[in-house]
Amino acid sequence: MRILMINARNDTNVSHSRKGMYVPLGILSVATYAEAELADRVAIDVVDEDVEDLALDRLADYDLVGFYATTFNYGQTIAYAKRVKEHGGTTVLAGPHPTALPENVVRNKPCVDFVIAGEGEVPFVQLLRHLLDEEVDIAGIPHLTHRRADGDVIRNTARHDNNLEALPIPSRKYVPMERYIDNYQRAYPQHEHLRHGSIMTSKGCHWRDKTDGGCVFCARHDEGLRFRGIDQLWNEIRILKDDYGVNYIWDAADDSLNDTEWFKAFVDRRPKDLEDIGFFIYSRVTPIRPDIISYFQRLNVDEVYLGVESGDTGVLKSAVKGQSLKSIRRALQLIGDGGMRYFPSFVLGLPGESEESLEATYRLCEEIVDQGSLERASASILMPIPGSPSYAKLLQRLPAEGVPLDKADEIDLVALEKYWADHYTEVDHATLVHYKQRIDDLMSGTAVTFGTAGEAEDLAAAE
Ligand code: B12
Ligand code: SF4
Repeated sequence: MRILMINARNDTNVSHSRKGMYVPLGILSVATYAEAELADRVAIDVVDEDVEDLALDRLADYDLVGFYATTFNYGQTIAYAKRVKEHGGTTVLAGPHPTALPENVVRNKPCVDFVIAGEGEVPFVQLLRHLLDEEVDIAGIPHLTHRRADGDVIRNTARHDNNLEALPIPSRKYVPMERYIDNYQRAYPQHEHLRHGSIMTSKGCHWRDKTDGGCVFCARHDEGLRFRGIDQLWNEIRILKDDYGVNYIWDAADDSLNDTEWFKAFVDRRPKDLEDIGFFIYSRVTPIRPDIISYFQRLNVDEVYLGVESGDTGVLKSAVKGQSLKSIRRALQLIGDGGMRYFPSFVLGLPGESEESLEATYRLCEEIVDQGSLERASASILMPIPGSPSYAKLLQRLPAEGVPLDKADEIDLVALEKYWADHYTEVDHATLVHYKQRIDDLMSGTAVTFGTAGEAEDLAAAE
């Protein structure tokens, strides 16, 4: 079976930060697993439109086309899916957007045959086995939503929880690695000596599990904090170094530092030949403690991305952020004193946001600038993205006001962002835009690098 997997381009007005710098790890993981399980019964190609355009006539060449769909490339994904159907191919959607809205997508879009919610490796292989006429009952395929012959949309109840240690290392052979490295170096010229490679050391976030959804703006969907195997991770890093000359790792995992013992073991077990590799990591504020700082130093961490979000403890609380202004200040101080740089991100428009809380955030930004360890910074306005608690709040409210959000698959994020500001904050949307601009202006002259507005939006979204 000939299979194409696509990360379609972002087709919204939301600027797309760090475009073409991070390989589509989800697609690579699913493709690697499928080829390992099904061998020469499948032949898989990948197109990541962040680094290469898709030639439309290619869509006719495949039996099945699978898509990684976010809310931001969903329109483009559907446009491609329609073309695939015109050529008689099968379409499968996965990724954060269909994961949040599986039934709406299949019900509203006849061009979508299947949605796989959440982690796709095992369900995708089972679906392929079903399509390859092996005896796999479609009703038992985990996380699958599909349309039956009678038109009914069925969401399977079967579940599968990935054991990350059992999955193979995602192969980079499917994508043009040099383009990602090149894009990063061009975006951050002061880092032109860095050849970065992206990895995910773990999946999930303990805070999201503990609070039943986590921070109000977060649309990450992985459940349960689970780690990859330490030795396998170092092997993956060795492959990146040996095959692609990588000397810097970008780990976008949500919450790897939460398990301090795991993180320490990861550092302790670093092989000698990989001691020269640098790291850029994401962290929550709360795990940053003195003992962790010494491990950062041993791991050559030079930059820590921190979800700071606000300078007002009340607003942090209403955003279910699980951190206070005190813990934020402590984390920033520890990172700076440890000789590393930080990349704080802020979200404006958290529940209960007021002129006072916005001023508090602005003052915190001034403090950060004065500390002198700023590498980059970002500020964005809360966008209620499907899959986030903020979107869930709107789902409870808008249908009663006559807006059928509960049945929608195409989401007007601009309208939702404004609605959110009007109904969940004490300021209007224009005030949020004004403060975003003030923070952008303050940070832009002071950080070593300051991303574009797009970067700002991504990173608040990404934490
Ligand atoms: C790294 C990252 C990026 C990178 C690269 C993304 C990429 N191409 O993979 C960059 C920085 C470029 C980026 C950009 C953006 N991102 Co981003 N990003 C992430 C992050 C932190 C990790 C993604 C990842 O690599 N995970 C690891 C892999 C192994 O897992 P996975 O991607 O979930 O894939 C699994 C399943 O989804 C499924 N699967 C995936 N693809 C396929 C395909 C098929 C056919 C099948 C069967 C299964 C399958 O199986 C995979 C393996 O288990 C996520 C948060 C998160 N934890 O997921 C946010 C996240 C995906 N990003 C988000 C956002 C908002 C954005 C931006 C809009 C930000 C901006 N303004 O620029 C853009 C939009 C990009 C676009 N084209 O739409 C949101 C998306 C929410 C939504 N509902 O759409 C997330 C969820 C973060 C959040 N806000 O909560 N992002
Ligand atoms: S924003 Fe970060 S800390 Fe909050 S729930 Fe999402 S991954 Fe967890």
